[in-house]
Amino acid sequence: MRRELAIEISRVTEAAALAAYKWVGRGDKNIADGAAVEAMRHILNQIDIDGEIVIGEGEIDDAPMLYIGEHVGSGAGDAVDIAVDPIEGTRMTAMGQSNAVAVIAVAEKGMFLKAPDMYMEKLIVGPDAKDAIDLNRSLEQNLKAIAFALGKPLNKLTCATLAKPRHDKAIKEMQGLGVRVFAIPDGDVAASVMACMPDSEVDLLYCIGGAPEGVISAAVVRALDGNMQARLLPRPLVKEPTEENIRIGEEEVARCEALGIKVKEVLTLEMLAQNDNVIFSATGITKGDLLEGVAINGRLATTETLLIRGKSRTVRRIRSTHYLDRKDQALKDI
Ligand code: VTB
Ligand code: MG
Ligand code: MG
Repeated sequence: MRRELAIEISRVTEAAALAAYKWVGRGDKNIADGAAVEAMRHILNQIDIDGEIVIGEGEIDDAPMLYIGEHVGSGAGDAVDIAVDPIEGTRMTAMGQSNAVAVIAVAEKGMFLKAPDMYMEKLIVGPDAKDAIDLNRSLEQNLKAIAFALGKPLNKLTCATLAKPRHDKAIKEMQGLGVRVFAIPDGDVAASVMACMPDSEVDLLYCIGGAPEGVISAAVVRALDGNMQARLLPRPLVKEPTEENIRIGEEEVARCEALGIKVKEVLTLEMLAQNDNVIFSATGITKGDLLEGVAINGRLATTETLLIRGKSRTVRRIRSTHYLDRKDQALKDI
C-alpha cells in the first residue's frame, strides 16, 4: 500500500464524523448512520484504490451500511480490503453521549478475517503482555498471566469492558480479584485502542461485542504490536435464547461455515489480521476518552483523528479545521 494512502484514509473518517455530527442528539441513530455511510462512500470512491468492503456493521440491527462485498475506490491503485464502522456508537451519537467515533481499517487484499456481523468475544492486550493471553484458559488465569507479564499485582490492573448485562458476572469476578474495571456503555473499538496504547492506563480489554468492531480492532492491535484472541459467538449464547435468537444463531453458524470459520473456536490475531501492513483511522464524533469530538463554530468545524500506519508504526493525531462552505457539494448535501 502506498504510503500516502494513510493520509487519504484519514479524510474518510473525518467526512463521516462531520456528517454524523449533524445528527448528534437528534434521537435517530439510523439517520445518523446513513449520513456517515454516505460520506464515507463518497470519499472512498475518490481514492485510487481497488477496495472491497469485507466486514461492516449494520446487519445486527438493520442499520444502513456499506455492504459487505461492495467495491469502493476508483478501481486503480492498490487492491485492499476494508473493514468499516461509519459510526461506532450510534446510540451515543443519537443521544448526544460521549465516545462515538467514525472508524475504518484497511489491509492488503485477503488479510482480514471475513466474518458475518455477529457477536465476538475479545481479549486484547498491549505489547508488554502479548504472550500472556489464551482464551482457552479462564478469565482469572488470563488476568493473572497479564498482571505477571506487566510486573504488577492484580489490584494495579485495569480492564476495559462494555457495561452490558452479559458482562455482569465477568465484571463481578474481575472486581472480586481486585482488578479495576472501566465499563463503558458502548464502543469497544476505542477501548481496544486504549488497551494497546503505551500512554493509557487501560491494560486489557475483555468483552463480547461486534465481530466487525473486532476485526477493526485487530488492525490496531497488529499496528501497535499488541495481541488479541477472539471467538465468534452465535446469538443465543449472548442474548436470551428466544425462538428468534435461536433462528438467527443458526444462520450465523451456517454463514460462518460457508466462510470456513468455526464458531466458538479461538481465533488468533494472525487469523484476524494476517499482517501488520494496515491503516487505521478513527475520528471523534462526540468527545471521548480517545478522541475529541467534532466542534462547530459558525462555518468552521474542527475534528481530531487518530491515524495509525502499521508498516512504520506511526501514530498520528490530526487536528483539522474545516471550512464547511468549501466542502464539495455532495458532502454538503448529506
Ligand atoms: C457491540 C460493540 C460496539 O455495540 O457491537 C455493541 O462491539 C452491541 O451492543 O462497540 P448490544 O449487544 O447491546 O446490541 C457497540 O458498543 C457500539 O457499536
Ligand atoms: Mg456503527
Ligand atoms: Mg459499532
